[in-house]
Order: sequence, then structure tokens, then C-alpha cells
Amino acid sequence: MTAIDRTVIDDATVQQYRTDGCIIIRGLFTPDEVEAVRRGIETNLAEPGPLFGVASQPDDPGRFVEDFCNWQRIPEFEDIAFNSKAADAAGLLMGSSVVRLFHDHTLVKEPGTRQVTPWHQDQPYYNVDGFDNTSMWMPVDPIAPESTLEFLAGSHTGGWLIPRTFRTEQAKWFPEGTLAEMPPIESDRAAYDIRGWAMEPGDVVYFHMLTAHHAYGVPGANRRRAFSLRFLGDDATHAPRPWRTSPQFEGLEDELPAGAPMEHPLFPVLRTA
Ligand SMILES: O=C(O)CCC(=O)C(=O)O
Repeated sequence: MTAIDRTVIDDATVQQYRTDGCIIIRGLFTPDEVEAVRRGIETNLAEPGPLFGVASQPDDPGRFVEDFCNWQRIPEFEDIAFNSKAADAAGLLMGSSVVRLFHDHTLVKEPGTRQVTPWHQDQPYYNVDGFDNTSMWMPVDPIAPESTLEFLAGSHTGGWLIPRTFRTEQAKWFPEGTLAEMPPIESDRAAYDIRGWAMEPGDVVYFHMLTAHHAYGVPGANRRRAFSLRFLGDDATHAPRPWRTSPQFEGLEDELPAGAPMEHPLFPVLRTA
């Protein structure tokens, strides 16, 4: 573990992130780092882990696949989490004295994928409480505006919204009626403060785990391979759920009580202030 490098992003960027719950940082990673993550994603696709899943319909002309929690077996993922500027930027954006790795997430949309990622917040699918968190999402292919992640600016301070299954919109986690519904953003986009950026390899977005976000499919001929690191900060605590979280940490509730800090080898400390 090393100290947070305070030179990675400036104060204005941090302030904008805190207000909007999302930010783009251009060129955070070198071409070599991007190439390493690209290699890691290809290894991940060739050797899927136990949490690998297909998120698109069988008749989708493309394919949307995801996998989680592979940093312990794919050295390129471990390296970008531990040794790049990703954790430094996370620490500064969160304003936390501790930066912990929560998990990694691979998200690949192949050319022609119609499957959209519907508007959602991430934290309601997870097993963590607390506000000190951030996700870094990096494409290893250029991304056009119509295929990029889009965010509802400021939504990270508006409370938890009910998580639903992406394809059939079922409330499989928190029961119906227990959390507010996602507003109908797509039916009146002009009424919402939506942020999204065309991206090149090396660019990253960071977003709070309560920032609502979505992405369309990939209409063009390019792949949209992306990799994400999820970070936890000072006030993150374990929130075991009576349902399978996404990702699921099998048996963790026997080792880490509800409300305990996320002190566990699965969630290593990457940086301290
Ligand atoms: O890659 C996508 O289409 C969705 C990404 C996403 O929802 C996430 O990284 O939390």
C-alpha cells in the first residue's frame, strides 16, 4: 500500500465530481496500461470466471457479457488496481483517507449489440452501505457518444432507487415499494441533466455508486470493451443482504458482520492518506 498521490487531479475536478457525482478524466492511463487491460479483458473472455454472465437476449445481433472479481487471477487487472493512478484519483474524488478495492467488473458489448444498459444506480445491487465510494470505468476501444455511459448529474445525493433486473425489470433485490422508482428519463431526456462523453482509450469516467447511469447498445462495427474498478472509502461498511447481490461474495456474511468496515482480504487497501 502507498500514500495517495495528490498530484493526479486538481481541486476543480474534485469539486465538480462531488457536485455532479460523475466526471471524465482524459488520458489518465498510458497506452501501455490500456494495452495491458485490453489483454486482461481478452483473457477474461477466453477464460470466464464463475460470475461471468450474458446480459443480452439470445437473438441480439451482438452480445453483451460481463464478469466480476477477477483481479486475483488476471495479473493485468491486479496491476491496474494496485499500481496505476486509478486508486489515487479515487482517493481524491472520495476525499477518503483509505482507498479499498471493492471489485473489478468487465463489460463487453460486441458490434451490433442492441441490448441497452437501463438507467440504474449500482449501490442498491451491492452489499455495502456508506457514501464514500466511487467507480472507475475505462474503455479500451474508442467510444462514440451513442454508445458511451451517460449519467444523471447530481443523482448521487437523491437517495436510493429500486434496483430491477435489466431485461425484465423485476424487483429481485429490494422488494417492490421499498425504494423510490427511477424517473422516466428516456421519455423526456431534455428535462434531465444528462452527462456523457465520447471517449478514447486512456480516458476514464468516475461515478458515485448512487449516480444513476445507463448506456445504449453498440450500433456500429466497433467492439466496446470496458473495464471497471469499484473503490470503497472511509465510511463503507458491510451490508449483508437476504438476496444474491451483484456481485455475490459467497459466505462473506459469516466472516464480516453487518455494519463492520470492509476489512477483509477480498477488499485490499490500495492507498492511505
Ligand atoms: O457498460 C455498460 O453498458 C454499463 C456499465 C455500468 O452500468 C456500470 O459500469 O456500472
